[in-house]
Amino acid sequence: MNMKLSFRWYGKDDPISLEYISQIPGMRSIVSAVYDVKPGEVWPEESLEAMKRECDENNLVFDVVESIPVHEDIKLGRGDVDKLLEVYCENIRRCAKYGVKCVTYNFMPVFDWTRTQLDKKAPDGSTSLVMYWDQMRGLDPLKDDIHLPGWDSSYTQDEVRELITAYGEIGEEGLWANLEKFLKKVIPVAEECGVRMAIHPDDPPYPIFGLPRIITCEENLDRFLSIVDSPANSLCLCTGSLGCAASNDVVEMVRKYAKRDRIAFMHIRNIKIMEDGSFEERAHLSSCGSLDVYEIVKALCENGFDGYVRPDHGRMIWGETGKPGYGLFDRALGATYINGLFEACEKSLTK
Ligand code: DNO
Repeated sequence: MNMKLSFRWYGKDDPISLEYISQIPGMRSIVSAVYDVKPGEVWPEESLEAMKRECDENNLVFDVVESIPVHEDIKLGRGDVDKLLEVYCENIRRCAKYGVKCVTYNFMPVFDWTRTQLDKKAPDGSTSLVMYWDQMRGLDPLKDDIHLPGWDSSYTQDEVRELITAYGEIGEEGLWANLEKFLKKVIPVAEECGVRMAIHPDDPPYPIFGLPRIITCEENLDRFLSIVDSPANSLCLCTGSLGCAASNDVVEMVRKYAKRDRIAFMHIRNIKIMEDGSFEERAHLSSCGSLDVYEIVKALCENGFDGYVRPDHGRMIWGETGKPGYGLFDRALGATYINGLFEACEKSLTK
C-alpha cells in the first residue's frame, strides 16, 4: 500500500506498549513528541534519540511528530517572537536529524480541541468524546471559572481570561498575519531538512467563546496553502475536526488537496453531527457516523496519496481504561478498517 499507517504514542507514560502497537497488521510509523518540554523550549536530543531507538527496537519508524506546539506569543505576535521562532526551527532541525519527515502543529488560540464530556456512554456500553451545545451554552470564560475536560490546566483562570481578551483584540486578521510570519520563517527550514509541516484544523472548526479560528473551511485552507506554496507547507487533514461543520464537504476537500499533494498527514475518524450542531465521536465505520470514510479513502487513492495516515480517536471499548480517545482497542479496529479500505480501493484502481 502507498499510504503509511501510523499510530499515536505518548511515550514512556503511555499505557500502550510499542510491542502491542507493532502487532497491529500493517503498522509502520509512530507519531509522538517530546511531551515533557514546555512550548518555546528546545527539545533535548537525547529524548529524540531514545524515541527513535525504542521504535527501531520494535520494528516501527519514528518519523511523525505530533505536535511541536506553537507558543501563544507567536500566535499573538507579542513578546520575543523572533527568539521563539528560532527555537521552533531548531526543534524541526533536531527532529529531522532523528529521522522525522512530518511535523504536525496547530494554530488554535489557547485551547486545542474542545469537548464537553470525554466519557459519554453509548447504548452499547462504549464511551467516547462528545461536544453538546446544551452543556456549552451559558458558559462565559471571561466571567465564569470554566474547566472543560482536556483543556490545558497549566493556565490559571486569570491567564485564560487575559489570553482570551488578547485574542479578541487581534481578531482573525491578526491571527492570519501572525501565521504568515510563522510560515515564512519555518517553512524554508522544513524544506531544507526534508520535513513536511502539517497544520491541524481547528477542532471544532468554528469560533468557541469568541476566540478567532481560521483553519476551518475550504476557503481558508486555500488561503493558508497559498501563503507559502510548497509541499513543505501542507495539511494534517483531520476528517473528524473539519467534518463536524456540516458545511464542510470533507470528501471534496480530500480530493482537492490530495490531487495537489498538499496533504502530508491524514487523521481518520468519524463523528455524528446531531440536529443542533452538537457532535459525538463514533466508531470509524462509515455507517456509524456522518462521514463516508470509504469515499474519503477512495479520494485519497484516486489522487495518488502516499502520506501518513493514522486512525484518530477511538472509543473506549472492552473495558479498556486510559487516555480518552487514545486507547488501544478501538484505534486498532480503526487501523484494520482503514487497511481494508485502502487495499480494496487500490486494487480496484489497478484492475
Ligand atoms: C487531538 C489531536 C490534536 C492534535 C493537535 C495537533 O486528539 O488531534 O490534539 O494533536 O491539534 O497540533
